[in-house]
Amino acid sequence: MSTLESADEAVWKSICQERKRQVEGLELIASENYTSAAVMEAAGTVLTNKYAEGYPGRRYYGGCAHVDTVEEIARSRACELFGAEHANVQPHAGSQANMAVYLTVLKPGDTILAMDLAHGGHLTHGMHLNFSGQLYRTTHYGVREDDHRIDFDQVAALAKKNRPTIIVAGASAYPREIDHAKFADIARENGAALMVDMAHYSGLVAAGIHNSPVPVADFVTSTSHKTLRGPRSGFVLCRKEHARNLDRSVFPGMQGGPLMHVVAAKAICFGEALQPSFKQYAQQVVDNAQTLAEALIAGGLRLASGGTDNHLMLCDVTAMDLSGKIAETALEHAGITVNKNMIPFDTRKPLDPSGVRIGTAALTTRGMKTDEMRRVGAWILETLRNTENKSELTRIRSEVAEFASDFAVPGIVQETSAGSGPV
Ligand code: DSN
Repeated sequence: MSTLESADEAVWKSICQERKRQVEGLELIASENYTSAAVMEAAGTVLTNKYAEGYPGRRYYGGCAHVDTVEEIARSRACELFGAEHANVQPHAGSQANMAVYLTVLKPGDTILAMDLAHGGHLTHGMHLNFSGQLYRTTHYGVREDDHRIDFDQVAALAKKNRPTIIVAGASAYPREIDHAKFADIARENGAALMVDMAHYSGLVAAGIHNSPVPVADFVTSTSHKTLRGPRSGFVLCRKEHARNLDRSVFPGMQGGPLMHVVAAKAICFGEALQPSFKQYAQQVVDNAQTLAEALIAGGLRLASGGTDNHLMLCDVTAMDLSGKIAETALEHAGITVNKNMIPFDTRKPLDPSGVRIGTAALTTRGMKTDEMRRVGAWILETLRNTENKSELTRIRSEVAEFASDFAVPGIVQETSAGSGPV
């Protein structure tokens, strides 16, 4: 019996059920991934016991020698991985990373120019209910109606008209490579700072598959748990000239004590992404996404922009007379996890939009390749053709579970007859 099981059976049971769901199902949420066992182990270590407000060598608590070493390793690996001059690895998540940059660059009431949430942006890119939309004035660009690519004419026109203090590039639901240099040109021409939120595709940037924003942006923010495959957390990269102000914005500006167990897990994640095998992984993520996209298009789905350059695709399921909510629910019954998502120029509402967003980072971590993506695509299409047919969904679910059992999930201890802990 594990310690957790004997200490708190209710929580332990739910964790075990979640482990089973992760192992038996097909995880296609574009922002999720599976960490390595080492990342998972670091996140569950004694470092969670330690307060370390401040930065290495300048802490407000004693006993920080070892966590200082860990944070230095994380910072220097992040800089090496992305070719950055400075890294702050303390933000608890991507939202906090973005908030830290806004605190560094903006005063309340200043203007942000960012991508519209409905076109693929993020809550922290100035959505009216988010702090970013409440504290700052926001103006939004989007994608073109004909090809669903970022409308750079609109970006340039809005920058000229609204004179934003900061332009935000990067997206949560944009299936194409983003031209960071074009954003940098527009920012420079209009005297704005440029922040690139590369949370979704930072693993592809680390692998050299997606162009890097680091040489052209003033600030680059990211999470560490999507294509980068680390713990659930965030970080910011910037040039040396901004380092002091950025660090102050994170602490004491916005956070207190860093989560040092998660900083350690980030250090391990950056170390893993520096290995040559990570490049192969990231290339496979993109190959898998393109193969899955082709399979879905061949089966009758419309994809925003007609395909993908990265790890994700946005599928318009109204082409099959469904809504995103119906599609998400049916796929979940079939053991396939996706999220409903607005598509560009959606006429439906966010809680029941026209699309689903699908990503291949997690399945690729399990070792699946393009042949497997064709099978996954066939199951998705079968499910979408049978959303009302419970017995068909149950049949697909059992086929999916059997198929998934051939692909181990790194970081998850498989159940043995003797039992195992809940990780
Ligand atoms: N919530 C994340 C996503 O799913 O894309 C973005 O932070």
